[in-house]
Amino acid sequence: ERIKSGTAVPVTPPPTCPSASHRLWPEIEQVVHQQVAWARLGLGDSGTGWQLFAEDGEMRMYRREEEVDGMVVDPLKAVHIVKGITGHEVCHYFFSPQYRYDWETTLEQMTVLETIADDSCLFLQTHKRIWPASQRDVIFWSHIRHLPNDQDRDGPDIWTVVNHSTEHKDYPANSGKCVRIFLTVCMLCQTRVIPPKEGTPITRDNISCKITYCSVVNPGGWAPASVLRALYKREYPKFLKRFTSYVTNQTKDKPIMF
Ligand code: 18C
Repeated sequence: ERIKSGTAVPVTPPPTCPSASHRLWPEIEQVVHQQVAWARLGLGDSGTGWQLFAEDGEMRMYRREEEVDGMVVDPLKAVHIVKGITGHEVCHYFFSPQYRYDWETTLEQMTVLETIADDSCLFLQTHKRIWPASQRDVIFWSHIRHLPNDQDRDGPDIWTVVNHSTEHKDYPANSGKCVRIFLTVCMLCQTRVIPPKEGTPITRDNISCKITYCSVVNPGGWAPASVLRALYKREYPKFLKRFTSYVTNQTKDKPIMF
Protein backbone atom coordinates (compact mmCIF):
# COMPACT_ATOMS: atom_id res chain seq x y z
CA GLU A 1 0.00 0.00 0.00
CA ARG A 2 1.24 3.45 -0.87
CA ILE A 3 2.43 5.61 2.00
CA LYS A 4 0.35 8.79 2.14
CA SER A 5 2.25 12.00 2.55
CA GLY A 6 2.44 13.05 6.17
CA THR A 7 2.16 9.45 7.44
CA ALA A 8 4.94 8.44 9.81
CA VAL A 9 7.05 5.88 7.94
CA PRO A 10 8.08 2.96 10.14
CA VAL A 11 11.84 2.85 10.03
CA THR A 12 13.65 -0.36 10.91
CA PRO A 13 16.56 0.74 13.07
CA PRO A 14 19.95 -0.23 11.67
CA PRO A 15 21.33 -3.38 13.29
CA THR A 16 23.51 -2.61 16.28
CA CYS A 17 25.86 -5.37 15.24
CA PRO A 18 26.46 -7.06 11.86
CA SER A 19 25.12 -10.45 13.00
CA ALA A 20 21.90 -9.04 14.46
CA SER A 21 19.48 -10.40 11.88
CA HIS A 22 20.74 -14.01 12.01
CA ARG A 23 18.61 -16.82 13.50
CA LEU A 24 21.32 -17.51 16.10
CA TRP A 25 21.59 -13.88 17.18
CA PRO A 26 19.29 -13.97 20.28
CA GLU A 27 21.22 -16.98 21.59
CA ILE A 28 24.60 -15.39 20.83
CA GLU A 29 23.57 -12.22 22.73
CA GLN A 30 22.30 -14.17 25.72
CA VAL A 31 25.24 -16.59 25.99
CA VAL A 32 27.85 -13.84 25.47
CA HIS A 33 26.33 -11.75 28.29
CA GLN A 34 26.15 -14.73 30.61
CA GLN A 35 29.68 -15.92 29.82
CA VAL A 36 31.27 -12.49 30.18
CA ALA A 37 29.59 -12.04 33.57
CA TRP A 38 30.77 -15.48 34.67
CA ALA A 39 34.34 -14.96 33.46
CA ARG A 40 34.57 -11.57 35.20
CA LEU A 41 33.67 -13.06 38.57
CA GLY A 42 36.74 -13.77 40.64
CA LEU A 43 37.27 -17.32 41.82
CA GLY A 44 36.07 -16.35 45.29
CA ASP A 45 32.88 -14.77 43.89
CA SER A 46 31.91 -17.60 41.59
CA GLY A 47 31.26 -20.13 44.33
CA THR A 48 33.35 -22.47 46.38
CA GLY A 49 35.04 -25.68 45.41
CA TRP A 50 37.54 -24.45 42.82
CA GLN A 51 40.63 -26.66 42.94
CA LEU A 52 43.93 -25.48 41.54
CA PHE A 53 45.09 -28.27 39.22
CA ALA A 54 47.84 -26.66 37.17
CA GLU A 55 50.22 -23.79 37.69
CA ASP A 56 53.05 -22.51 35.55
CA GLY A 57 54.52 -19.03 36.02
CA GLU A 58 51.60 -16.59 35.90
CA MET A 59 49.18 -19.25 34.68
CA ARG A 60 46.74 -20.86 37.09
CA MET A 61 44.04 -23.38 36.23
CA TYR A 62 41.14 -24.33 38.44
CA ARG A 63 38.39 -26.91 38.04
CA ARG A 64 35.27 -27.91 39.87
CA GLU A 65 34.41 -31.57 39.89
CA GLU A 66 30.93 -31.97 38.38
CA GLU A 67 29.17 -34.89 36.77
CA VAL A 68 25.91 -35.11 34.79
CA ASP A 69 24.44 -38.61 34.42
CA GLY A 70 27.81 -40.05 35.47
CA MET A 71 29.68 -38.00 32.87
CA VAL A 72 32.46 -35.63 33.85
CA VAL A 73 31.59 -32.04 32.90
CA ASP A 74 34.04 -30.23 35.21
CA PRO A 75 33.90 -26.44 34.70
CA LEU A 76 37.34 -24.95 34.18
CA LYS A 77 38.54 -21.45 34.92
CA ALA A 78 42.07 -20.41 34.02
CA VAL A 79 43.83 -17.10 34.53
CA HIS A 80 47.03 -16.02 32.89
CA ILE A 81 48.98 -12.78 32.48
CA VAL A 82 51.09 -12.47 29.36
CA LYS A 83 53.45 -9.58 28.71
CA GLY A 84 53.76 -7.90 25.32
CA ILE A 85 50.39 -8.71 23.76
CA THR A 86 46.92 -7.13 23.81
CA GLY A 87 43.47 -8.59 24.39
CA HIS A 88 42.48 -7.66 20.87
CA GLU A 89 45.42 -9.67 19.50
CA VAL A 90 44.66 -12.70 21.69
CA CYS A 91 41.02 -12.70 20.60
CA HIS A 92 41.88 -12.13 16.95
CA TYR A 93 44.10 -15.24 16.82
CA PHE A 94 41.66 -17.33 18.89
CA PHE A 95 38.66 -16.43 16.73
CA SER A 96 40.06 -16.37 13.19
CA PRO A 97 39.84 -19.71 11.33
CA GLN A 98 43.02 -19.14 9.29
CA TYR A 99 45.28 -19.59 12.34
CA ARG A 100 43.52 -22.50 14.04
CA TYR A 101 45.64 -25.34 12.65
CA ASP A 102 48.75 -23.47 13.83
CA TRP A 103 47.89 -23.69 17.53
CA GLU A 104 45.05 -26.21 18.09
CA THR A 105 47.00 -29.44 18.58
CA THR A 106 44.01 -31.77 19.11
CA LEU A 107 42.40 -30.68 15.84
CA GLU A 108 42.01 -33.13 12.99
CA GLN A 109 39.76 -31.11 10.67
CA MET A 110 38.09 -27.71 10.82
CA THR A 111 35.32 -26.56 8.49
CA VAL A 112 33.69 -23.14 8.52
CA LEU A 113 30.04 -24.10 7.94
CA GLU A 114 28.87 -20.50 7.79
CA THR A 115 30.28 -17.01 8.13
CA ILE A 116 27.46 -15.30 9.97
CA ALA A 117 29.23 -11.91 9.89
CA ASP A 118 32.75 -10.53 10.40
CA ASP A 119 32.38 -11.20 14.11
CA SER A 120 30.59 -14.58 14.07
CA CYS A 121 31.23 -17.96 12.43
CA LEU A 122 29.84 -21.47 12.61
CA PHE A 123 32.45 -24.21 12.89
CA LEU A 124 32.50 -27.98 12.53
CA GLN A 125 35.61 -29.55 14.02
CA THR A 126 36.77 -33.12 14.36
CA HIS A 127 39.41 -33.83 16.96
CA LYS A 128 42.09 -36.50 17.25
CA ARG A 129 40.90 -39.84 18.47
CA ILE A 130 42.10 -41.24 21.77
CA TRP A 131 42.16 -44.98 21.44
CA PRO A 132 40.02 -46.93 22.42
CA ALA A 133 37.42 -44.15 22.83
CA SER A 134 35.39 -42.93 19.84
CA GLN A 135 36.56 -39.91 17.93
CA ARG A 136 34.83 -36.63 18.88
CA ASP A 137 33.36 -33.84 16.79
CA VAL A 138 31.76 -30.52 17.69
CA ILE A 139 29.65 -27.83 16.01
CA PHE A 140 29.78 -24.41 17.60
CA TRP A 141 29.21 -20.76 16.83
CA SER A 142 32.06 -18.43 17.68
CA HIS A 143 31.65 -14.73 18.32
CA ILE A 144 34.29 -12.04 18.91
CA ARG A 145 33.36 -8.81 20.69
CA HIS A 146 34.93 -5.63 22.00
CA LEU A 147 33.34 -4.31 25.19
CA PRO A 148 34.52 -0.73 25.63
CA ASN A 149 34.80 0.40 29.21
CA ASP A 150 32.20 3.15 29.51
CA GLN A 151 31.88 3.24 33.27
CA ASP A 152 35.44 3.37 34.57
CA ARG A 153 37.71 5.65 32.51
CA ASP A 154 40.85 4.03 33.92
CA GLY A 155 39.54 0.48 33.71
CA PRO A 156 40.63 -1.63 30.76
CA ASP A 157 38.48 -2.44 27.75
CA ILE A 158 37.49 -6.04 27.30
CA TRP A 159 37.89 -8.22 24.24
CA THR A 160 36.18 -11.58 24.30
CA VAL A 161 35.51 -14.65 22.18
CA VAL A 162 32.67 -16.98 23.11
CA ASN A 163 32.23 -20.44 21.55
CA HIS A 164 29.01 -22.34 22.14
CA SER A 165 27.69 -25.62 20.76
CA THR A 166 24.77 -25.58 18.37
CA GLU A 167 23.03 -27.87 15.89
CA HIS A 168 23.14 -28.02 12.11
CA LYS A 169 20.55 -29.89 10.03
CA ASP A 170 23.16 -31.20 7.58
CA TYR A 171 25.36 -32.62 10.34
CA PRO A 172 23.21 -34.39 12.94
CA ALA A 173 24.99 -35.48 16.10
CA ASN A 174 26.31 -39.04 16.42
CA SER A 175 25.34 -40.01 12.86
CA GLY A 176 28.80 -40.97 11.65
CA LYS A 177 31.92 -42.32 13.32
CA CYS A 178 32.16 -39.40 15.76
CA VAL A 179 30.53 -38.78 19.12
CA ARG A 180 29.39 -35.15 19.38
CA ILE A 181 30.77 -33.14 22.27
CA PHE A 182 29.07 -30.03 23.64
CA LEU A 183 30.99 -27.04 24.86
CA THR A 184 30.80 -23.50 26.08
CA VAL A 185 34.07 -21.59 26.08
CA CYS A 186 34.85 -17.98 26.91
CA MET A 187 38.19 -16.26 26.37
CA LEU A 188 38.11 -12.87 28.09
CA CYS A 189 41.00 -10.41 27.88
CA GLN A 190 41.92 -7.15 29.56
CA THR A 191 44.94 -5.16 28.40
CA ARG A 192 47.01 -3.23 30.89
CA VAL A 193 49.26 -0.41 29.80
CA ILE A 194 52.06 0.85 32.04
CA PRO A 195 52.43 4.44 30.83
CA PRO A 196 55.89 4.97 29.29
CA LYS A 197 58.04 8.00 30.16
CA GLU A 198 56.43 11.18 28.94
CA GLY A 199 57.05 11.76 25.27
CA THR A 200 58.03 8.16 24.50
CA PRO A 201 55.75 5.85 22.54
CA ILE A 202 54.06 2.78 23.99
CA THR A 203 56.02 -0.36 23.11
CA ARG A 204 55.30 -4.04 23.77
CA ASP A 205 57.34 -3.69 27.00
CA ASN A 206 54.59 -1.43 28.36
CA ILE A 207 51.67 -3.80 27.84
CA SER A 208 50.35 -6.99 29.32
CA CYS A 209 47.19 -8.98 28.89
CA LYS A 210 45.16 -10.61 31.63
CA ILE A 211 43.42 -13.63 30.16
CA THR A 212 40.55 -15.50 31.74
CA TYR A 213 39.61 -18.72 29.95
CA CYS A 214 36.48 -20.56 31.06
CA SER A 215 35.27 -23.81 29.60
CA VAL A 216 32.70 -26.52 30.13
CA VAL A 217 32.91 -29.57 27.87
CA ASN A 218 30.42 -32.41 27.89
CA PRO A 219 32.22 -35.39 26.31
CA GLY A 220 28.95 -36.60 24.76
CA GLY A 221 29.46 -40.26 25.55
CA TRP A 222 30.72 -42.04 28.56
CA ALA A 223 34.43 -42.09 29.27
CA PRO A 224 36.09 -43.04 32.57
CA ALA A 225 36.24 -40.02 34.90
CA SER A 226 39.90 -40.65 35.74
CA VAL A 227 40.86 -40.73 32.05
CA LEU A 228 38.96 -37.52 31.31
CA ARG A 229 40.43 -35.66 34.29
CA ALA A 230 43.93 -36.80 33.33
CA LEU A 231 43.28 -35.58 29.80
CA TYR A 232 42.14 -32.15 31.05
CA LYS A 233 45.16 -31.88 33.30
CA ARG A 234 47.48 -32.50 30.38
CA GLU A 235 45.67 -30.75 27.52
CA TYR A 236 44.38 -27.46 29.00
CA PRO A 237 47.77 -26.17 30.25
CA LYS A 238 49.35 -27.34 26.99
CA PHE A 239 46.73 -25.42 25.02
CA LEU A 240 46.96 -22.13 26.94
CA LYS A 241 50.77 -22.08 26.98
CA ARG A 242 51.08 -23.00 23.33
CA PHE A 243 48.36 -20.61 22.20
CA THR A 244 49.70 -17.60 24.11
CA SER A 245 53.27 -18.27 22.91
CA TYR A 246 51.87 -18.44 19.38
CA VAL A 247 50.24 -15.00 19.78
CA THR A 248 53.48 -13.59 21.23
CA ASN A 249 55.44 -14.93 18.26
CA GLN A 250 52.97 -13.79 15.65
CA THR A 251 52.78 -10.24 16.99
CA LYS A 252 56.31 -9.49 18.18
CA ASP A 253 57.38 -7.67 15.00
CA LYS A 254 53.98 -6.21 14.17
CA PRO A 255 52.48 -2.89 15.26
CA ILE A 256 50.46 -3.23 18.48
CA MET A 257 46.78 -3.90 17.76
CA PHE A 258 44.91 -2.17 20.58
O1 18C B 1 39.00 -23.58 23.29
C1 18C B 1 39.79 -24.22 22.63
N1 18C B 1 39.65 -24.39 21.32
C2 18C B 1 38.63 -23.80 20.51
C3 18C B 1 38.97 -23.86 19.07
O2 18C B 1 39.22 -25.13 18.63
C4 18C B 1 37.26 -24.40 20.74
C5 18C B 1 37.19 -25.87 20.67
C6 18C B 1 37.37 -26.73 21.60
C7 18C B 1 37.22 -28.17 21.39
C8 18C B 1 37.74 -28.89 22.56
C9 18C B 1 37.45 -30.35 22.46
C10 18C B 1 38.62 -31.10 22.23
C11 18C B 1 38.34 -32.56 22.20
C12 18C B 1 39.61 -33.21 22.17
C13 18C B 1 39.53 -34.66 22.12
C14 18C B 1 40.72 -35.24 22.70
C15 18C B 1 41.93 -35.05 21.88
C16 18C B 1 43.18 -35.33 22.64
C17 18C B 1 44.24 -35.71 21.68
C18 18C B 1 45.54 -35.91 22.31
C19 18C B 1 46.55 -36.39 21.33
O3 18C B 1 36.70 -23.85 21.89
C20 18C B 1 40.97 -24.92 23.30
C21 18C B 1 40.56 -26.25 23.74
C22 18C B 1 41.57 -26.97 24.56
C23 18C B 1 41.14 -28.40 24.70
C24 18C B 1 41.68 -29.08 25.88
C25 18C B 1 41.28 -30.49 25.97
C26 18C B 1 39.87 -30.70 26.38
C27 18C B 1 39.53 -32.13 26.47
C28 18C B 1 38.07 -32.37 26.22
C29 18C B 1 37.76 -33.80 26.28
C30 18C B 1 36.52 -34.13 25.52
C31 18C B 1 36.21 -35.58 25.54
C32 18C B 1 37.14 -36.46 24.80
C33 18C B 1 36.82 -37.88 25.01
C34 18C B 1 38.02 -38.72 25.15
C35 18C B 1 37.77 -39.93 25.93
C36 18C B 1 38.95 -40.51 26.60
